[in-house]
Amino acid sequence: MAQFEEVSQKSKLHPKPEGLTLQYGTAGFRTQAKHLDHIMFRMGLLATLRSKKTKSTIGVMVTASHNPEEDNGVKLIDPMGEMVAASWEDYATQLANAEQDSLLTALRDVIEKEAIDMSQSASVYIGKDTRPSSGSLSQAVVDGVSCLGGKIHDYGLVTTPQLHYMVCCCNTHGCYGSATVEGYYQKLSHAFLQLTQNALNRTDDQKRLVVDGANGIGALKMREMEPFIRSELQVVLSNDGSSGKLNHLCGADHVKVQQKPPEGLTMGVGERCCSFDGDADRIVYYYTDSDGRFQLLDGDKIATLISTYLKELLTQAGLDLQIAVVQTAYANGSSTRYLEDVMKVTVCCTKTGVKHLHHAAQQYDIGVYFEANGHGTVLFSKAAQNQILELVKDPNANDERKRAVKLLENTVNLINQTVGDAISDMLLIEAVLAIRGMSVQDWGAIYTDLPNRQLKVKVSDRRVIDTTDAERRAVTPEGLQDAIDSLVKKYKQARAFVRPSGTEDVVRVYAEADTQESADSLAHEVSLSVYRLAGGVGDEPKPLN
Ligand code: 16G
Ligand code: ZN
Repeated sequence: MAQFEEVSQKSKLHPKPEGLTLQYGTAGFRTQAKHLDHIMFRMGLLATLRSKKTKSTIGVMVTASHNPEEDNGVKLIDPMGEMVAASWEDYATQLANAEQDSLLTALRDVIEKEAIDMSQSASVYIGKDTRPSSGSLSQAVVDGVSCLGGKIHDYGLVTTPQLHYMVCCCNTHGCYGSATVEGYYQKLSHAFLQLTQNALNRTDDQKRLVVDGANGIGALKMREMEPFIRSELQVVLSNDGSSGKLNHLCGADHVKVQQKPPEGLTMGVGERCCSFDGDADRIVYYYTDSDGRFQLLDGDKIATLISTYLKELLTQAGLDLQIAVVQTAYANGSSTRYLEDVMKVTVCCTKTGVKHLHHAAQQYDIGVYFEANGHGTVLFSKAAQNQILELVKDPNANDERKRAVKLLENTVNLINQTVGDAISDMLLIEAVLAIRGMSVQDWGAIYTDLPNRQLKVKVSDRRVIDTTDAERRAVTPEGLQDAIDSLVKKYKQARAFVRPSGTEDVVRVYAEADTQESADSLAHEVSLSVYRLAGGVGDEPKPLN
């Protein structure tokens, strides 16, 4: 077939370095940009096959999110804007690792297994972040798609969630919104302005928000969106990419892991601040309290704020819909306790990685999912959305119910349900704080986080660690979980777990306890156990203090 001839020719322009093997990990391929050209070309091929198979538009996003500027990565987006189906992750890995002369065989294998009709048309949406390498890498994706005759829409610079949104808009034929960046701004800003009409007498100070754009695409897009929302939100943009380096000492991941403010940002006492990550699918908030202490409001605090707000609206609207919060093992113990014991909402714990949370959240009428690192969104089932829309139209509803359901309707429209979205989450948080008349301090005081610490340990092969119970217990190597259990017993309100990273060649360690000293010490002791029992390499982990 002529198409295969072209693949064969073009693939020579995107040669695979012999012997290099890469895995489609938690969020796609991710490594140093210089190793990715052949991967991008091949993902262009695979996205085209996926499009033929699903008879829908597929997305390909070139980004390495919060990772250093020198890295890059790629992930595929399925028709409804969700992460690509797990079975296709395996194809991605197979195609990526096929040596040059067996690429066509690997391709034919996918076509055969999936019974793909190659005469079917294909359409692929492409987006990229601001990394210097992203331009040529996304061109390699374009090459892959065109070899197999796929139609391309290259959105150029967009945030990851914007591309997820575009794919969903396209495949729902405009029901989700119009598949343009302008359409995205219009949909979100309209909902935001409708919501903030319910907040009375806000001062300019209350409308002010300091945003750390991580020197990435989120900053660019925030600038574009700003005129749409200016009357209700005054954004002070820092780390806007004009001078600093992407994700360097800034951005959501830095702030969350280091538990300190980003560089390049001036924070007044009590001032509301937030940080995006490098592709704007994560957000965390923070402020400095009157004692000069840094106070972080992470994904758990965001989930609590949003689920509390939604639960209240459901009660006011008289709608009987089940709401649940989906977390991972990283969720602070205080947040889980608060949600279960005080808020009385269902809490469910899944493995790390958006696809797991997303899937779990789909099981409820309303599923609020957030990773502690700030990635998350809210999913409304079809039935829930229909109930909301019907009540909006119900002429017999009283004023309280009408107001509440109107708020719910606009909240649904403000949320990017395809994936966690820093811009959409930010606007929702701002709207909720405004409507409830809450300051960032009020929000922070909902519950007090248990002090915690995250560390990483280098081992010769991180696959020796196998976990169960949503990564909260280690099954192998033998003796490791027993060691962790007896260490945890030494501290108050303590919890610890270890898991192999899905994005880096390390084992991650998490510990929490009643004081920071205890959390630090427990994390260190657990790191030592990992080092000793799971084949640590390099120097033994040193105590933190
Ligand atoms: C990826 C995931 C994120 C997860 C992180 C864990 C997506 C879009 N992103 O960034 O959800 O928290 O990996 O990384 O799924 P780790 O396995 O290295 O700890
Ligand atoms: Zn990201």
